[in-house]
Amino acid sequence: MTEAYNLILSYRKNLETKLDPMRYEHSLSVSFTCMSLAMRFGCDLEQAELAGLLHDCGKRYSDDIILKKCKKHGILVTPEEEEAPAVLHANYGAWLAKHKYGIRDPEILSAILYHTTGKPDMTLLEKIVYIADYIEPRRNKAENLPRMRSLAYEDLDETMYEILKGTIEYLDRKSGSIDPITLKAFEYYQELHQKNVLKLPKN
Ligand code: DGI
Ligand code: FE
Ligand code: FE
Repeated sequence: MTEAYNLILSYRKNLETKLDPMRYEHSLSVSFTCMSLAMRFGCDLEQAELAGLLHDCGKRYSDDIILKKCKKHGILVTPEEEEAPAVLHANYGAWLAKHKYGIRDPEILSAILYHTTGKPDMTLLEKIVYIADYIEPRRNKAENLPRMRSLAYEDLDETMYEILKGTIEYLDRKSGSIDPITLKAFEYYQELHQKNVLKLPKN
């Protein structure tokens, strides 16, 4: 067995004790979906597996406790994030990944940090984790899932655009406040989408 695989097994054992069973199952499912997308798009498989497995490691507490933990550990929390605390498990998760799980790879840490909001101009690994989180096979809520699952294997940027659009519409409907970085991410991928539409042949 390789060292990397042993590490994965030890993280799995730990997460199983820290997360509720459905969240643990989701983490495994995101990890495998990340590897599948990594095979499709030529991303490093070990990075994809680790980032996917740990992406929700911060979701071991409720939002209000996560906010307190962020303050205690000096993790930067913007006023907008306090308004939209559902996004904070990503900040706390990136901190835990670095300080408790010993992850030093900045690309993995960044993929965990931006897995909920996205951001403009994401790396391949960041997009893979963001999208895998949405399309993983155990998810069943969003009605556009079948289309997103197929689109993801064709065009990651277009999938980012569609998922961000859906998330913003959903948050608008339930009057949840939208983090500014989610909006910036959407504007960025909307612009790419519009450029692509212009390039399509007219018939
Ligand atoms: O942790 P997961 O459930 O696997 O998924 P996630 O990390 O994408 O978190 C999903 C939640 O985060 C979902 O309820 C929508 C919410 N979310 C994403 N972007 C924003 C947001 N919530 C607010 N209030 N503002 C955002 O910008
Ligand atoms: Fe999450
Ligand atoms: Fe998740």
